[in-house]
Amino acid sequence: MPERQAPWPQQLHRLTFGFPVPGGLRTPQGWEVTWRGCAVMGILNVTPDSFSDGGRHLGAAALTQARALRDAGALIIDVGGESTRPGAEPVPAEVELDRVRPVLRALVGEGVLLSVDTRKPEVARAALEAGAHLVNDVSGLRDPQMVQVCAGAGAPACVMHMQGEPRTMQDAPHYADVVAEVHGFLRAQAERVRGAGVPAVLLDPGLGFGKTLEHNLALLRALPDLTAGEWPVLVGASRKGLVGRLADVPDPAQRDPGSVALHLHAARQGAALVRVHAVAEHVQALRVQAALESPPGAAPLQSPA
Ligand code: HH2
Repeated sequence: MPERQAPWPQQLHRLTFGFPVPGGLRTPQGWEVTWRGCAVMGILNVTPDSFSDGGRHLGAAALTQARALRDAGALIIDVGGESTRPGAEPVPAEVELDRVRPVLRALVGEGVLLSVDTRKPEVARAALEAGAHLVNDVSGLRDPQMVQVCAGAGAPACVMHMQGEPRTMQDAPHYADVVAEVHGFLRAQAERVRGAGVPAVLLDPGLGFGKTLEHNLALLRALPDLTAGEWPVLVGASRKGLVGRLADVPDPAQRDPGSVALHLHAARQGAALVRVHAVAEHVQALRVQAALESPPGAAPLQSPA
């Protein structure tokens, strides 16, 4: 077992909740990572145009930010080189890879899991070769080549639901039954992907990806149905439009308090991971919630080393 795994149990202990959640991943490097409760995936967008932090973490600033997210308690850092905000134009694979690969290479061995946030099999393959531990695909591994890449590398994958594609997905999203369609897609896709040899699968309802506010709220209310299944569930609402609409906060950079509230709800409903910009704030809130939910007499949570 690699030495660099050493810091994790302490981090995970800080995030352990009082009820079991099927959180667990086996990475291409052979690491077994399991946790109980809700862990935090920190967002690192190395893009010029992401909706809340575009242009802020380029070059050396990306590494500084990644280390800050790790030190604040992120279990995973999700490195993305293409914005998928509503209206975003696709980025060529070479451009995306030039953005993410140096960051992944620099961070390998620094005591944090690394995921690559990409829809492109060629980017995922190169990122895994550069040391990424898992693949986060907002298009839900619909591309058979993406399934092959993950299976071939032995890499876990996050299957997210998206209706349409980022450029047009918010034009007129429509569902007969949003919960049945999204959950049905996720479960069927997870079975398919696992059957093709991908070792572990996370499911993500894809808040804001081809969904109105009402669709997002329906999916949030239905989270217990999704988390009751065998797949760990990831929820990502950080600074998104739904938080802005619910709390009347137009500026995405000001939406962290509402994001924390929403993600605490997700954690209480059994989410195994939340994908967030403000890692320190979420870790603190999750620790307090975990402490409040601990049975009487339970050992107090350890402080970080
Ligand atoms: N949301 C975004 C990007 N990737 N991946 C998962 N699994 N779930 C999400 O909800 C999700 C995601 C969009 O947020 P962000 O990365 O902050 O912005 P941008 O796409 O503009 O870079």
